[in-house]
Amino acid sequence: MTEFKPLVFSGVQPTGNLHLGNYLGAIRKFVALQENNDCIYCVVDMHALTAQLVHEDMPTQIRSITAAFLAAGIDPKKHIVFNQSQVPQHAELAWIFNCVARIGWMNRMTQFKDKAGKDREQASLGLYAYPSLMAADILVYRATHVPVGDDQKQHLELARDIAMKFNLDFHDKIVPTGLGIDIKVGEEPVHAYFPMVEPLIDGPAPRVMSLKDGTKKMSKSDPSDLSRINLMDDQEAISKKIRKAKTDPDALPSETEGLKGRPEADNLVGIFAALADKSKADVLSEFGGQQFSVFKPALIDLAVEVLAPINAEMRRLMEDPGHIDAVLRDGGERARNRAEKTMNEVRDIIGFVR
Ligand code: AQP
Repeated sequence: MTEFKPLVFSGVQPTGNLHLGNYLGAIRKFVALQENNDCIYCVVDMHALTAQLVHEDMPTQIRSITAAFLAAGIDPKKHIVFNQSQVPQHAELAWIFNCVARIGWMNRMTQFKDKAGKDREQASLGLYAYPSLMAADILVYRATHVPVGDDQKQHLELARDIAMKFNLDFHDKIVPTGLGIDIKVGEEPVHAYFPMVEPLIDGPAPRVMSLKDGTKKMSKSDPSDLSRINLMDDQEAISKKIRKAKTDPDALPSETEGLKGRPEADNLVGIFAALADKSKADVLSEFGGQQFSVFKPALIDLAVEVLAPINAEMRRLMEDPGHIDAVLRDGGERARNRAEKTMNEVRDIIGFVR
């Protein structure tokens, strides 16, 4: 039984200030994975249109996410960094996947329900089809591993369903091309053109929560800026937001069990652990029994220590948009070549004449 060549893919939307959730849930993992993997990291600008069509500052937003990738330590020469709209093959494969995915599957997507809210009739068709484009983003490179935050888990399951249905429906067309690989899905052998993507959602902070409400995800679109730490926040802002973060009156527990039912405490300990590259248990063995008045200043110091160099480098990079655009153009060209190879194979499998 052969395996698909490991390839890491992930993307971030240029829809506002990047925050600590995006950093710990995604970008920090991107940096670690590039050591031992071939990686493609994408600014998913076409996804940005799904919730809001017109963005006055789209070019700045795209450059700012790219600057965050580079400032965090992603090497655009060894790997590929680009913006999605430079590779039209994503949209082409998404159309095919729109025809593979079933309405019933899409209706189960909780992110659509959350983002569309009560006025679902007014949500864009793009928002509904978002997970199909996300599947195409990944599978147009036949990528195998996707580092994401916990909120994206359901979309990756959908990507697996789409890949599986494509593999099964086109089985008899894939076999003669010799492009398929025999893989096992559970105990089932499947002749696959598209791999079953593996989400990489580990670590102590797979879902960073709002600093104002430990039951809500930290999010770019939260109207309260105090709910999140932005990557561009300076030392003073970071300090103020952590000092004002919601907590409960109790001291920190000594065991992780004691975090149950204490969402805000759990969130701050998880953030500390992720920033320090430790487990929550390690953090509690150091701070168990301490009040937040002791823990919060330590968290502020750590957050500033980790984020200040990224913040400074992002600012430096943003002063040279020409350099950022050159990185994106170079990455776009390399990504396009890979994506076009896949699309030619997909066109042949489907039977499109070319
Ligand atoms: N709170 C979070 N904790 C951990 N990971 C997170 N991610 C987002 N929020 C958290 C991860 O960041 C990556 C990029 O996300 P995105 O920009 O593509 O979209 P998003 O998930 O919609 O981000 P936001 O900030 O929550 O935006 P809005 O407010 O528009 O919904 C993904 O890997 C995501 O999992």
